[in-house]
Amino acid sequence: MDSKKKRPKKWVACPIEEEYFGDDRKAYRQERKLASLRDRSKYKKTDREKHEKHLTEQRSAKLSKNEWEKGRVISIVPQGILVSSNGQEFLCTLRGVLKKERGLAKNLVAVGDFVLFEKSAPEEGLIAHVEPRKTVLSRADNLSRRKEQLIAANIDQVLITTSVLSPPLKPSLIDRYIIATQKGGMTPLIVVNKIDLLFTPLAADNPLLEQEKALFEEFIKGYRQAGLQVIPVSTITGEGIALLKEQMRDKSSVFSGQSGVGKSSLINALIGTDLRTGKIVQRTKKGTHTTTTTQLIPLDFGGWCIDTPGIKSFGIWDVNREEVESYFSEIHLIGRMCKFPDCSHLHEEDCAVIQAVEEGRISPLRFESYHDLLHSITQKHLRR
Ligand SMILES: Nc1nc2c(ncn2[C@@H]2O[C@H](COP(=O)(O)OP(=O)(O)OP(=O)(O)O)[C@@H](O)[C@H]2O)c(=O)[nH]1
Ligand SMILES: [Mg+2]
Ligand SMILES: [Zn+2]
Repeated sequence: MDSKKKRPKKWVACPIEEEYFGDDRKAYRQERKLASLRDRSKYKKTDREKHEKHLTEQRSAKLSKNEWEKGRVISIVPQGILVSSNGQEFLCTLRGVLKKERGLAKNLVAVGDFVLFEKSAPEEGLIAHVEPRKTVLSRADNLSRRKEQLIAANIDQVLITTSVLSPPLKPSLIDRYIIATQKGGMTPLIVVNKIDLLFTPLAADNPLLEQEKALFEEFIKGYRQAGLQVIPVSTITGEGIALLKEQMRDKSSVFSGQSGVGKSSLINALIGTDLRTGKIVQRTKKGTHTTTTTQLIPLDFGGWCIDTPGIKSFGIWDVNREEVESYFSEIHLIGRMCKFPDCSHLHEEDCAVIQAVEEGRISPLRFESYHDLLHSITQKHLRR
């Protein structure tokens, strides 16, 4: 320790070398530094841009020679990635270089992606490029919360599909979907299926019927009041199907929601397909995970839709505490009038949000779900 203290400052860098090699060494080091700087220039923005431009030129040259095909990912199956191009389907794999770009995404390609691929056999291909996505629906991966799981890409709207009674309405899950939808740049549209169950004489002796009816009514009122579009439907009675069709015409939509809510049944009702549908386990009122692969389906009345497998939980990808409020627009707006600027709208005095809930200007369902979400995000941070 002592010897260190006594050492003259000018030797701190590299005393022995300077002493032995003097000016020659200095010149050599300067030369080396310059060389390394020159080398580093490849990381400069301008050079990177040049490199990217070169790649784009290469790509368009290949394209003009028809070496690469343009297509859209319609499904991801165990054997590979199904790409549709000019009415033909190709079973593709990813080129090695693409795999290096993985980063935090669990899957590199999603249904709905536009890709460039090389034909490697009459019905096979090698994906070389994924076009930048206009929108993306993703969630936090179940196993590793640090990874993003892509559900679908280049979609205009998410049809957040739910049902009444079987399985019952779950507002807080719906709000998670709404946030993921808006974060991904798409419009949310809430589809409440199976409303026939609320009015059928068969359900009359269901002890939960009155409770679910009240929840359904509060849900419709509260979510519409928050500026969200809600369409009640039934594939049994056909109610709401025509309206849903109008909303889907000439757009790309993805049906997303729990297993058993009737996503595949709705697509069948809309376009007369024969997608496999499943049973509901009566004891748990849950679906049986019938659809196992996500697929893009053309709509005969114009547009596309995507059927997805029902998922058990929907973790929101990359949303922090501060951001949550901004997704609950009515809470955010009224919250500006709270006494404290950092009001959590839980227990503070003169909270404009709590007052608005009491006066019926903010739905208690949205308010509850806002707090559930904040709580789960805080818990997640604590567990990390
Ligand atoms: N009562 C009633 N039952 C319906 C309605 N729509 C669908 N079902 C039933 O709900 C069950 C589940 O339907 P699916 O279409 O398989 O549900 P899903 O959302 O695709 O489920 P996963 O593929 O597992 O995610 C089936 O038994 C359907 O017959 C409806 O409007 N009313
Ligand atoms: Mg299904
Ligand atoms: Zn407040």
